[in-house]
Amino acid sequence: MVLRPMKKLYEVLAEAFLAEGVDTQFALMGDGNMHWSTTFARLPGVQTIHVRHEHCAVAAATAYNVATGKLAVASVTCGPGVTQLVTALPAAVRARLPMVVFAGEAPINAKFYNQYIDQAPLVTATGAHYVAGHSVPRMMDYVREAFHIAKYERKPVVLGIPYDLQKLDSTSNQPYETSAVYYPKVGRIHPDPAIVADVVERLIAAKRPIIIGGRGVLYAGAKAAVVKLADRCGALLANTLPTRGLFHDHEFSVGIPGSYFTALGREVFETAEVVLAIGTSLSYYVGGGHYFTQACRIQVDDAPRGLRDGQKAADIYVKADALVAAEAILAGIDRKLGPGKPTAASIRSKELAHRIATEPADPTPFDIEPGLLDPREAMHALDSAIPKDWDIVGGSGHQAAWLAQLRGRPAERFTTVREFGAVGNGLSYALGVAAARRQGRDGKLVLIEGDGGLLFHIQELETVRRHGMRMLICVMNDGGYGSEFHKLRADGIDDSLAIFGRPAFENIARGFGLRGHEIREVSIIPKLFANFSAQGESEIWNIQISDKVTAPAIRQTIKRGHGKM
Ligand SMILES: Cc1ncc(C[n+]2csc(CCOP(=O)(O)OP(=O)(O)O)c2C)c(N)n1
Repeated sequence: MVLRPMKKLYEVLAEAFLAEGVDTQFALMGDGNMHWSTTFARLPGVQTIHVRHEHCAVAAATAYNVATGKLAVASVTCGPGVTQLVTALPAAVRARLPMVVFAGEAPINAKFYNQYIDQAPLVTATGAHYVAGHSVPRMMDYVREAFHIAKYERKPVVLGIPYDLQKLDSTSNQPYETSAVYYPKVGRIHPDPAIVADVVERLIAAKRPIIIGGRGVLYAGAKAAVVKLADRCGALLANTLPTRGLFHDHEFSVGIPGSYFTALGREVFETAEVVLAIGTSLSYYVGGGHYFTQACRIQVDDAPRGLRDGQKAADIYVKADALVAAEAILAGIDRKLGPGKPTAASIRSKELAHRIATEPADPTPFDIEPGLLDPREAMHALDSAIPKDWDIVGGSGHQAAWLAQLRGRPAERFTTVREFGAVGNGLSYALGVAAARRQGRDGKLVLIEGDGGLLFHIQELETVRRHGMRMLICVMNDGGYGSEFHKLRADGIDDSLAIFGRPAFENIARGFGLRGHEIREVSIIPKLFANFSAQGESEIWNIQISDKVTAPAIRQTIKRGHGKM
């Protein structure tokens, strides 16, 4: 009789991840994870993206989740592999994105190991959860627990397993029972009818109502219901930054409230009487707490918090699923008024629809130096050239204000995770979205990022090249850290230390084996875009923009004094 050799623990651990439905890992190998990661990579249907910095593995995994709705996995080695994660994890925590990070731990039976560090407190300090897998018989329980917490509590979980244990023989002869078996099926949360009745009264009486949609609308599949409700009560529509484009196809959609207000958006929000926010936690930057304080603010959320980012989020709270709540409020209006009978709303007009369709987001004039572009003009040219069904990935910094104003692009094709305010993630997010679209050589993917932000993790251009991903990287190059030099200037402080010059990104691209162009004229964008589309390589456009154009949010900050945005 031939005895089959026992499986190693890292093998059954890899199989458990597959059983959990994971199809993609973003990895950087080391002693602590390489056995697991290489084994997982060979399992059927698994896609592995080897990145060049652990931070980028986690950042890419967050974007993969946003782009697919599927739990993403990152894998890093112990010690220095884990310490690299402390900037990437908080973003996923605050955006409430589920993720499991398979991390090694230093060998538990070694007397000395130079990469040892107490990983749990590092990870929990970021707000992520840590599961330490230290018992061999309980190993599968740890995996299940990690996935359960990640999915149920919507947060990243780091699973740390000492790598000497990973290499032991597995003693389990039971099939792995997935976390899905334990996921409580609680159904959708229904609102309190008395509170719904109050909301109905206010919407019926409101002349100038606005409805803001957030990610909860996308998660609940409530877009159509929210639009129906807005149409019924004559409200304008708006959306948060993570759902940029949610109502792009509606003639009364006024874009993003708060920091990224258009001039017209600010005007209508300043005179709104009722603002109904559905499926958004109403963060400081969307903030009714300091932007539309004259309005009665109503929040529909499955977990309203009241005190949010140091301010009162709303005046009335409806604790409910976005779809159920939108339908209940709509039904309430119909019951109260009778079907078809209009509410008091008068904010919608032909003239307003025309203004929404035609007015620039920010009409403020600036003197532009010859040879440089107004970033608003450059963004408009990109928006015109890039087909509307392409994925857009947003970086951060001052330049992100312009990409917030793209038009006619659905939320499902826009990815950014900005909740921790860290710059330098755009390229990693683009890796995540490229993987989400299975790296198709026909990739229809554009990253728009600042020069400083791209340079944070420029090494990932090698990942792009090695994996044969195709993306167009548009660098809004203002020659420095725009967020900083605009604020320093406003305070009358020498800005020269925030100005680094204008790196030749087109040459940097070529150094990595990619294509590159410098752009100083918007008129060449359509032709360049056609050339890019006709071939399979990634390309960087070094778009030389003026450093004189200050974004509206920064102008507001300057007006109010720093510290608040
Ligand atoms: C990790 C991290 N380091 C530093 C900062 C501070 N910071 C905010 S914006 C910014 C400038 C980014 O430059 P760039 O990507 O060129 O965009 P710009 O502001 O010039 O448009 C910096 C350094 C930050 N937010 N996150």
